[in-house]
Amino acid sequence: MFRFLAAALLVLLTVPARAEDGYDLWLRYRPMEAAVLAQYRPLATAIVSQGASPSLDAAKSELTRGLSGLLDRPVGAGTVADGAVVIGTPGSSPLIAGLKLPLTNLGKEGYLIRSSSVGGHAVTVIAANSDIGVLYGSFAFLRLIQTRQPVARLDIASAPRLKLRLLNHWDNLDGTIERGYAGRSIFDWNKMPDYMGPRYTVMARANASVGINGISVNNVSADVWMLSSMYIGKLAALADVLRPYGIRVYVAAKFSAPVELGRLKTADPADPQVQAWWKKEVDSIYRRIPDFGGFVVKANSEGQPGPRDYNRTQAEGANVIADALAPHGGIVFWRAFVYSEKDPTDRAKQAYNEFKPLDGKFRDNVFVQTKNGAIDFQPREPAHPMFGAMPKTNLALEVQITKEYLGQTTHLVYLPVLFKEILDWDTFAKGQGSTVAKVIDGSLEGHDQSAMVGVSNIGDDRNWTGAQFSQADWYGFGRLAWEPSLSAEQIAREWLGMTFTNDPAFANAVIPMMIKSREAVVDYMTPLGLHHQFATGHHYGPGPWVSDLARPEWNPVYYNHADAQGLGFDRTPSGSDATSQYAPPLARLFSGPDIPERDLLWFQRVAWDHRMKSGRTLWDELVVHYDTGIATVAEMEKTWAAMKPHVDEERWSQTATFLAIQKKEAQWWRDACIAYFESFSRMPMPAGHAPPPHDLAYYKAITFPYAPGRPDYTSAPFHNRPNDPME
Ligand code: GCW
Repeated sequence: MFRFLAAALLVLLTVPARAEDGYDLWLRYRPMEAAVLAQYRPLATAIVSQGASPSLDAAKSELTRGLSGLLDRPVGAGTVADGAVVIGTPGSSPLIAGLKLPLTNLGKEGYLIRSSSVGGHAVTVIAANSDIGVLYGSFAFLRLIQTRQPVARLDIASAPRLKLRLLNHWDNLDGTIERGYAGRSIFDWNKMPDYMGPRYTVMARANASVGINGISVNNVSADVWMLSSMYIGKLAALADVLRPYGIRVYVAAKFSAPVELGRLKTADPADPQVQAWWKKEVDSIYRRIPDFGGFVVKANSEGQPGPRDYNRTQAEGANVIADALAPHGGIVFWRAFVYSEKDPTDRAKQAYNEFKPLDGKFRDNVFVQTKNGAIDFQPREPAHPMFGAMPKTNLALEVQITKEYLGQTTHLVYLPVLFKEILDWDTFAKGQGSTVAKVIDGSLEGHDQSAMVGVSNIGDDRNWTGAQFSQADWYGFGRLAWEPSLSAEQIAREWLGMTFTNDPAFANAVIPMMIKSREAVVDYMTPLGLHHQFATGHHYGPGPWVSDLARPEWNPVYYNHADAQGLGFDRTPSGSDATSQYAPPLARLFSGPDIPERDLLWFQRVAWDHRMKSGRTLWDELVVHYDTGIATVAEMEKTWAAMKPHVDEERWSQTATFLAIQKKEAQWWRDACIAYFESFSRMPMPAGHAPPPHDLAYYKAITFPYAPGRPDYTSAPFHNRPNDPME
């Protein structure tokens, strides 16, 4: 009986305390396989740290949590002995100082991890110039163990290639999220500053583990309340929670704040009262948040106010805010996502036309924050022509981690492949090799500042991102912002190992599945350079026929130009001439016959019977791509089905079900688009490819009145607040 009870107890103790549901992200720290435990245990026996600070404490507690979990026995604070992990900076730790480590090139945030000897004991040293560097190094050390890398003879030095690595949350103050597909906002402003729930800290740990060092907390289509004294007070409490993890807070600022909040008659940046207002507002924020990061501003875009309302340039608008921030070291991220309903120019050209002449006119503490492509986070876009064309301006790359145009919650599309496509894109700005990565890391034009921004996919869903695999996009964004040269495969391997299992059979099957998911979505939604074929408002599902929206450039027909002759947007010199915004070698390529077919319909208008490289007509090729997309998703589904033995029930079955939804919706995309395009091409389906099962009217009639993430949030009027005394 006793033996039975003991055995039962043992079983209970070894079963994880809670089922896997994704809440722990890639920081699960589950016990390693028995076979390797014996190798690792002697290499991490205790944590030795001298000095104390909130960031060092965070590093210590992460190591304690991580090592104790992974090694399946308590690993706590100790003294130097064989296997100790010695952490710190030369400034606060005499032990580290005594080692005379080469830390100078690591900057403020870099770290060094080295197997070393202290007092005759074999130890691992995690050292940096700052406590936050120590925290980053601790996460990196844990990652090595989490991914079963050898840790006995380490000599690793790492420093971020980009200085600012930011998430932009598009969260509204009422808890909804524009383009959010993972529940409601994690920011519970109503209970702040008194109640600061545990998820802020978990989010901070996750961000720090991949090096994200700033977040802007509210929608860029901004609510002026965010700048009110009341909300800055709440933000200060959030900043206190995030600070130990090296994360600064930023705010999306509404350009009309001097009028709405400050009750001035104008927000004209040339007006001295407006300048004084921004200064007073900013000074007041810094009194409460001394390390406040700065502002993100969406101006004169999609109805947002901006300097153009006063006949001022984007630079004049950015600079008035930058001048207020400069004495405090704050930054303005001024978004380049502008297009105007009054401008008939090809939308793809408008941002470049507006910003290029302003190169050199922005203050040093301004970034022009530019989306990866010139339209809007499409499944595939050529890189934005502004990269490489603004040598005297700090350019930040903005990518979307939330999947507005990539199937939203349920489509598995591994975004680091897309991010890499852009980072590795050659702008030819200074000859071959002038990649976007070199533009944004400052090296191409010799800028000190550098930044990459991701539109967050985090919500209050239990698993944070709505789908298990969307966590990889958050993870991968951070890893690439730290080191853009990492490969999408390596990032997938790390993330899978930390999130699921390091079993090679699993990685060998799932990495290729993740990598090809990126092309799959392009194939079944917008192959061969098609873009913006999405249903109205929520962008969920296909709507290539939509032509009734107020502004031409909101309509999918504006982008596909389908008619009886052919398909595609002529952006060559005989059309909108957007190709001329690229460096000459690219301009020639994109307007000529050798254009890569993946970008064909983005830049050129092509007859339905045009011969493609495959020998097929455009029409046949289009159909083949749609069907290839579906076939790839079917393969992904099969791969995942075979992974059942490797994955816990909840995460496996959610992913399996989502893949089934993805397959169904890929088919829907294909059928709806083919039904529409066929009404122009009038060509037969190529042999072996079935026609859509329904007529076009059927697909047009499908509606989703309550699809999530729509941008129709309206902020509460500010005028019912009598006074907003700034501190
Ligand atoms: O991608 C588009 C979205 C809008 C968004 C806008 C932007 C916040 O459809 O919802 O608004 O871009 O980036 O400003």
